[in-house]
Amino acid sequence: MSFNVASWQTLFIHVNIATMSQGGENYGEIKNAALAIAQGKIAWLGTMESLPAYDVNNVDVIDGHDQWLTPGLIDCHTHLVYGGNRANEFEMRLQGASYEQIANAGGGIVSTVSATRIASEEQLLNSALPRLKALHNEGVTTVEIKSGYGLDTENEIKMLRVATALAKHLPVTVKRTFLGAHALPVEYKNMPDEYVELVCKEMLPKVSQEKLADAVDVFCEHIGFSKVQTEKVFQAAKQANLPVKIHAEQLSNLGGTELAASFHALSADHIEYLDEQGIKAMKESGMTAVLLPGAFYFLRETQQPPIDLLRKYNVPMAIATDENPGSSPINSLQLMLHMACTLFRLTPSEALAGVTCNGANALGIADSKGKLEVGYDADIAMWNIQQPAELCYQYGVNPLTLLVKAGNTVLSR
Ligand code: DI6
Ligand code: FE
Repeated sequence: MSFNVASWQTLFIHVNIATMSQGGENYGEIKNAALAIAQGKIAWLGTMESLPAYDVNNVDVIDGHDQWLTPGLIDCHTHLVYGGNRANEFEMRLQGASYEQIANAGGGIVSTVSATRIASEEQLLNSALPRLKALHNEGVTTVEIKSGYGLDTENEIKMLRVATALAKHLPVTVKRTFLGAHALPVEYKNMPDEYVELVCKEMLPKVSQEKLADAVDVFCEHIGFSKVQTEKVFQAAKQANLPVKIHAEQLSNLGGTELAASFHALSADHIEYLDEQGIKAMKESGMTAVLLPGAFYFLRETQQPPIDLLRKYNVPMAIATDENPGSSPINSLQLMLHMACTLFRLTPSEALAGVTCNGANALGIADSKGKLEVGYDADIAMWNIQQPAELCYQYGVNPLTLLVKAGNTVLSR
């Protein structure tokens, strides 16, 4: 596509731009800049000095008064469609109940599955919308949403339909991930292999046939699914031509990441317990590491993800909320930017890359989203800040002033 000046529809002038090109090194800064949009794409960007002459009568000009532009934010790992919540469980735990006691009293992930199964599509949509809206209000223009609280064919499909429908209610791109292998449903107690069979032979083919998922994920953990079971799901995904991702090395090291690398997975997520061998495998297969500081914080984990080794091997690091009722009931990607720095010691530039270009990598959409470059989708956030580090430094005063999605202003505050 070529974008001559005559095609420009919107032009930002007097802005600073964090383009996030080159993996976000120094934010890909362009100071005292301008950016033009045509047909929903970025048509031009550069310094004010190099701005070509344009027809003021045909272009909608926005004077940014030295505010900053970044790519619209990407939350590349959420479970934000679910029934009920687990506040009662939170309260029980703070009164001293153990995880096992809660599970025996019908709590934990199983209780979210029950609440999700009895909810209608409309109810699930209505409970998910405010969560998505909260992210959107913070500058999120792309979100990934996983299934995994239905755990039978009908309810997994219901969740994915709701995830699909959410994109019709808010100007947000939704990438859907099938996570049928999230937990073992009660009716398959002591029969994990039979359940995996159901996932591979019935659920996944149906989800793929109805085009309800963009990727397939597995929770590979001793309280989730084994490496052998995970491999079966990945093989079924491969047959359905769907890319895979993995929840791995969150509570222990089962080698799930290496397995995922052998399937050219998009990402390995959590990875607190990942070792050097697993990181090498990620590098070789071009995977992204998705770090989830909200779950680390909420579960009061102490094992740090191997940030220095990820840096050493140049594995891209993404940051996401993991929004879910059990381990991260936290609806704020801005808070994750802050926590990526305070809890995981990422630099602000790395953290911002985590919710832009590297978030796009984790979703396989890095050629159209996550950077401000000519030809990229015009998903753009404008911030009332003096320097990009403020996005990570201060939390609680939302500096977002304008949000553009596919070239259209969708939020202005
Ligand atoms: N890892 C987690 O931390 C969550 N899921 C997963 O695969 C927990 C989900 C829940 O407790 O509802
Ligand atoms: Fe998760």
